[in-house]
Amino acid sequence: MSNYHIKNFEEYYQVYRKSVRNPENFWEEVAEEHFVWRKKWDSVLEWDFSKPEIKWFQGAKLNITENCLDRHLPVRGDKTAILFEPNDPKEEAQHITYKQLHEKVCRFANVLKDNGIEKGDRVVIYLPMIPELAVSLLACARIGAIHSVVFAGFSSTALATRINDCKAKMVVTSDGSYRGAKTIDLKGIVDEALEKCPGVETVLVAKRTKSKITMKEGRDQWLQPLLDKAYADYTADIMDAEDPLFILYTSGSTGKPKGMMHTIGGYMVYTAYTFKNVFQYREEDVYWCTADIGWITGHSYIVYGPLANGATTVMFEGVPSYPDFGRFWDVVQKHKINQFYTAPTAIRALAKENLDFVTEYDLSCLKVLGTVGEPINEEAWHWYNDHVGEKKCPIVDTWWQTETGGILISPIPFSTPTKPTYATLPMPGIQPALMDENGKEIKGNQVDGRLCIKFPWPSIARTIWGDHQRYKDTYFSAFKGMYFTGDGALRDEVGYYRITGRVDDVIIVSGHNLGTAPIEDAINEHPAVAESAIVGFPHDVKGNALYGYVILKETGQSRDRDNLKKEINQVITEHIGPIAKLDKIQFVPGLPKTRSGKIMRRILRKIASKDTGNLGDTSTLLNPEVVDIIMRESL
Ligand code: 6R9
Repeated sequence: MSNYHIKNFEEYYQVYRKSVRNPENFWEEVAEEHFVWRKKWDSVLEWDFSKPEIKWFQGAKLNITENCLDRHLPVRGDKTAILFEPNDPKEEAQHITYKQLHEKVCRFANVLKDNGIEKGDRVVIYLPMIPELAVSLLACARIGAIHSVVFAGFSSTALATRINDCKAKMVVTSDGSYRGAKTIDLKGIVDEALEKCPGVETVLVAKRTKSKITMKEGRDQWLQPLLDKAYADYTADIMDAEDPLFILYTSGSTGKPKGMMHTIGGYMVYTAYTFKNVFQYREEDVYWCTADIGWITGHSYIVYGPLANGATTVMFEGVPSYPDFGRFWDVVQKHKINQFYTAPTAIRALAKENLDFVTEYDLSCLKVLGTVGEPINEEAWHWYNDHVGEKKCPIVDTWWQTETGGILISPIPFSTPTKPTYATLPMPGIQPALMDENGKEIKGNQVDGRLCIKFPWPSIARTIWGDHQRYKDTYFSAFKGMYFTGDGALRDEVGYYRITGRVDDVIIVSGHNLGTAPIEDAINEHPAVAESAIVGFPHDVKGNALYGYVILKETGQSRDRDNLKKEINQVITEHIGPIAKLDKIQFVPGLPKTRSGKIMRRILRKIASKDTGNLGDTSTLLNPEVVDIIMRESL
């Protein structure tokens, strides 16, 4: 029996039991048998959740790109590593082999070095889903630079905040990007951001849309001529297992975004292991994850996990609705996709359209379907199962987080019997616990509580960049000796987990985590706004949409309300990006607050969801009268 590849349910249980009895032995075996190390570790794991400090494979030396590229060259050098499907279906797809990808990464690594990037320097990557994006990540990893990808839908303000937080010396971007029928001026956004980022010395610009842009003398350089001139080989720098690999920002419930820092060795082992098992990837398969590499899903399951397994991984530049709602299925048929991994929000959007968009295509190549990002509702699950998988493909509902690096709870296809809306069982090495509000573990089945993990796994984030105290406060303080996920979950009669959603102030809109605080901060910058509170409410496509309660200043009272709503959304777009726009805005005379001044969001959530039958305990409210007014005028 191989620990690395689980093939049936009995094997899952055996492997799982072994993995939790002795996690160090388990991960040591996986690490030893399936990866290339320049030097083995001195200790498998050292950890202390009270500090918190977590170190996997300490003392080991490696380069993750040797595992993702070099070691494949003798065995699958001519196999497609990245299959690039452009936004426009009339533009030809590109098959980039492992050999070609290796060369591209080496050239890019030389360009980084030639432009003064050294081990440990931060490089911010603000690119659309074009091959240069994957190449730039790997090039950073090859020289030991720390990449920080910022999703190319974020605004210039959001980009500037992230660049300054990690003190990046370089930004990699493109002239523009395509999104369906639209062309977006990415370079213009970067230029605006960089007015606030004095630390950035160099901007490398990939050519994609051939739009007219301005290049700043001494700072901006076209990427392609530099790559053409660069040497085609670069010997990977040898890194420590616990050296940082990347920083990826995720929304917190308060304040600025959290730069989650992941390190090389453990992240590699865990993402590769889970990719293999959760998707049951076989050598000839073509795998497609529709996420953007700007999110953790793209890092772990478009780039690192698949490439470490020598897989063919698809990079899709477009959107599910362009040129029509059949695009996903057109791509599945065209490239004979075997594993397809997407988000519930995309499934819901497509399920609303005519079924002909699906039935028109031959989807018999599909073997495994996956979802990630938010709870999948029963209806969407069945639509996916019936019409896409034609009831033959197991659906892996994978639960995990930016912080966890890889999938923690998921069925293993063809092994774990699936159950709609359930992420089912923990991956080997993962020890979930449900906790009550008093910090006690709730044992047994048919219970619900706050989801924690008791023991470290190799790809857990090691810190929040520049703010270890916040890392400790956010994840290790709510429940002693445990990692707290921020999610609620229930465990059914057989021990399957169902994630019920966030228990903090993070709202998941179309699979994107949005913290309420940064949105409120943005709105409050509008001169007519005194105060605001944002909550989520159920939305049949986005999962959740945003509802804003806004108190106007005296001076704003006489303003036209529709114009104000537009301006408020404009401010949000400028500060965060269009994904954080509010669906509904209600102007209110006050917000329900506790005596300690905390907004009682629970009540606002109920009103926004039109669930006002029982508002729960309102006895601690300072101003109960305002609740009636808000209810009466709710949208
Ligand atoms: C990978 C990713 C993390 C949050 C997480 C949870 C929600 C993710 C889910 C899910 C229910 C699933 N989430 N997968 N909820 N079922 N299968 O999405 O990372 O962007 O950091 O979001 O997403 O609430 O805590 P990230």
